[in-house]
Amino acid sequence: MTQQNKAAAGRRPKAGDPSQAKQEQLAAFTSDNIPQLTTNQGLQIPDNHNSLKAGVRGPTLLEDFILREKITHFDHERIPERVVHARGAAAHGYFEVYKSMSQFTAAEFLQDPAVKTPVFVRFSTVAGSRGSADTVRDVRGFAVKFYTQQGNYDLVGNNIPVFFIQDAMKFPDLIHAVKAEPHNEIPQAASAHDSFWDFASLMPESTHMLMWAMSDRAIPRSLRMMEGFGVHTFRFVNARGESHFVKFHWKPKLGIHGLAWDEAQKIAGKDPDFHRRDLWESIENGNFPEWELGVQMIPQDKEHAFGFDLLDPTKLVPEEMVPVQRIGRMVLNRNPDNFFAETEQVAFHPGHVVPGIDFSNDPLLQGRLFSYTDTQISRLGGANFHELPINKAVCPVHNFQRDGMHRQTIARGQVAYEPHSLIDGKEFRIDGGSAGFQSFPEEIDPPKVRRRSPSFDDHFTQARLFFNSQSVAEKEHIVAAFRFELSKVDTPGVRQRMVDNLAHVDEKLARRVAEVLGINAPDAKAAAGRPGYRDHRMTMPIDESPALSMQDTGDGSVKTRKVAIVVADGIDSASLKAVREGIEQAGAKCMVIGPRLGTVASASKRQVDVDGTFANMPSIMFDAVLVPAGAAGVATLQANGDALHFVLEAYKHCKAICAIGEGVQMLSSLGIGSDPKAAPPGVVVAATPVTNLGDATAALQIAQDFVAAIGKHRHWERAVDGVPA
Ligand code: HDD
Repeated sequence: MTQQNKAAAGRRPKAGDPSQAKQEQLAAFTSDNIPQLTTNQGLQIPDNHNSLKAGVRGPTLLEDFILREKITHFDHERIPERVVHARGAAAHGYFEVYKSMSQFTAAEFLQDPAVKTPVFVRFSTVAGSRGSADTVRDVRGFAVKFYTQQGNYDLVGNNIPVFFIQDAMKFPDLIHAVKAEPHNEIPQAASAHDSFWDFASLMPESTHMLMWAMSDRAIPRSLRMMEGFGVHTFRFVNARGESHFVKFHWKPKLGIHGLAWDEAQKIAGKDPDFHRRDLWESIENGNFPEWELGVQMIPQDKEHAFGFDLLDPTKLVPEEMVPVQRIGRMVLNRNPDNFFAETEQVAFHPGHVVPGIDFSNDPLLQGRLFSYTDTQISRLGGANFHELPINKAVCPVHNFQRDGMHRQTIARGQVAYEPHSLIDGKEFRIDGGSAGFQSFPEEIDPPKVRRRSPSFDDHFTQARLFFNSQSVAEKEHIVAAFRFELSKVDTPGVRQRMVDNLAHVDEKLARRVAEVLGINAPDAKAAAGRPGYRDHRMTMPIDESPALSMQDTGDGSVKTRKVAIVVADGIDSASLKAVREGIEQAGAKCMVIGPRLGTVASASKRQVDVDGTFANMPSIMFDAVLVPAGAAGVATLQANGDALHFVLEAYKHCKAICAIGEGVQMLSSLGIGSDPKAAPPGVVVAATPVTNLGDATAALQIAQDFVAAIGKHRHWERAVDGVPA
């Protein structure tokens, strides 16, 4: 590991030790050295509360340069938000490769397992504005900046491996359609409106990505629990100049998990910062999010072996056809110090590559290579955004680009051109030959055309593959999502067009979606007659790809999962103790939720601290609920509508629920089956209070059963249609 890498990867070991930064700040303010308040010129400010006036009751004087400087700076605090991906959250960390990838790529950061390459990762939603909610149904951006010794490498991907459109020419149209409608700026951060579905239904190439966007992938439980994808086919090029096509994957250690749609919508109101808070808190608490970097590599001569085109970004390479090799891991272990300076000012670009990583001719990628620098120039105010600390390369940067807005570098000397011979009388040379970035010398000698390749013409086979690969519950969620979204579309013709298209994915899916939309049954033939429709069916050797399902991913760990313990005066605190310990030992976090903050008195007159109320920490903030024993406490809970709603809503959202002793009655009164032998999936019932079991092993068993139920994330197979929460 180079000194520079070490220094960068190990900068300020703050994360996991939240107190350290605070202590540093405190130390600065309690020492004799309290920083003085100054103007931007360093002039000490004597009074930060009063402007300069003509007499205490007189008008403020224009002369007050201190006031003017402060207000002027404030007036210019905002920069334009990103045109897409405006809302984001980010973190620092590092990447390390497991073993040298030199056989495939010359990229230096993929050679030595001893090297920790610093990274900065920004997650985002696409459609919403900067202040929009985190849990909206949307694609999530997953952009990683690797600070390598060969320059910055940006892997600017999403949490969905395919894209809506095949050519960058359509990107502005796609974004204009999905963002709030231009005449009234409604709706915020939602695709459920006419213009999006109008566009999507007229662009059948979007069908595959729509299937993903309607799945629970688009409402992640946590940014830490989603996959990332480079989407396009890229190239690895080794030192001998040999190329492999490559698809990039990020595989989350915690598995891939989604929210319930009803839950996601409610969280958007109750805690719009749900995802960024979750990321921030897990890093502050030392639970560092982790992903493995996976690659699918395809030799150059196998380019045409798949039945679909590797250059088509609406297609993925099924893992069953080309396995994902896990080649390294990324750990996020430090929160940003300053949201604006880092998360907001970070500038990603798919064209920031290093030797050994190159592009394919995917026409979507090719367009992106123009867009990103261009957008940073207007968003970050000029051509020097690469000098901002978060964007600065960690290796030396040297060229003759000069000046421009906000230039930081002070270039010295007479020479700002090349070739030159004025420095030491020597000619400046660019180290040519095989050094530096070499584009893969792909042979191209075609005519200029403005046309789509016929090899991009299959729009439904992989959409069908995705749908076929989902579990029963996942399919149901997709049906429900299409129903919800299209029911928000006012124009019946758009709804009809969309379900007609869906009939080419799956007849039954289309029919079930159409059923609730007040339109005719889906008409596959009508879809086939419309402009934009193509059905040049390619043969896929597989009908299902289990790797496309989120079911049973992750290691079943409950680390960082949140469990609510519902309490009221009179609950049996002793019955809780062993179960709570078991849950916490497994790594989940318990919070006591009651009717008020402060404490409640247990049946044995113990004071039990309450962390949150039914109102300020509703069940949607938790992964699981524990109802303790205690006749009086449970009676009070049963008389409290908020408490009843809390438990029922968690049940409706298919979360793990455990009830002990009298707590079981609460489940029964809510209509939740509470027979220990025939409890619904994910419901753990201990009819006898644990303290009365007289056996620590029994308490442990309950805790273990509950932990196992939480570890499954959600019990989607639970029948909850009739639950009124
Ligand atoms: Fe893009 C931002 C990902 C297609 C133009 N894009 C942006 C970000 C991500 C992606 C993650 C946010 C980066 C950050 O956190 O700052 N974009 C994608 C993926 C695409 C894609 C995975 C398809 C596979 N994008 C795409 C196209 C174009 C753009 C086809 C234009 C031709 N994207 C932009 C942009 C943004 C951007 C306008 C807005 C803010 C920014 O770049 O820095 O240039």
